[in-house]
Amino acid sequence: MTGTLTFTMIKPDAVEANNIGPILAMINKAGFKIEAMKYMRLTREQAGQFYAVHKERPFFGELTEYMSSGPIVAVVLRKNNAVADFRELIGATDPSKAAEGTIRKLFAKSIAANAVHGSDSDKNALAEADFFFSQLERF
Ligand code: IDP
Ligand code: MG
Repeated sequence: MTGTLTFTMIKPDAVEANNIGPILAMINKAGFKIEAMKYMRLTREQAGQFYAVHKERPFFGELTEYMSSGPIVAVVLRKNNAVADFRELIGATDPSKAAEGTIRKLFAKSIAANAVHGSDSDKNALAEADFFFSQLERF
């Protein structure tokens, strides 16, 4: 097993728009291996725990309401340089600023409903993977 990990969620807007398949296809084509995956819905409280780092931000309420509004797909990914390469594949947080061909440019609806999550560091990738998955669920 080579490379490093990152964690992603396909967010409720992208699930609702039937874009799970196209997004996973782009992720696989970019060279990421799926190490764990589940389809589930977060409670408001769980969304708040996951995004606890943003607790004081003005959009925290909107974010946790949105992230618990429908099912998501949680995925652990492996690749060389996974965190940085995945951030490049998804594009900027605000889809209007995301580069052409990125997942957020193609699929995001707004800065809040922006199709996918991507970890911002190796440390957070491991913590986020552990938040969603037990060792028995990882391959
Ligand atoms: P990231 O997902 O690109 O790492 P963060 O700054 O970590 O962006 O923000 C986490 C999530 O919070 C974003 O993906 C988006 O869903 C939401 N968010 C960020 N900024 C705003 C905002 O200004 N308004 C509403 N939601 C936002
Ligand atoms: Mg972030």
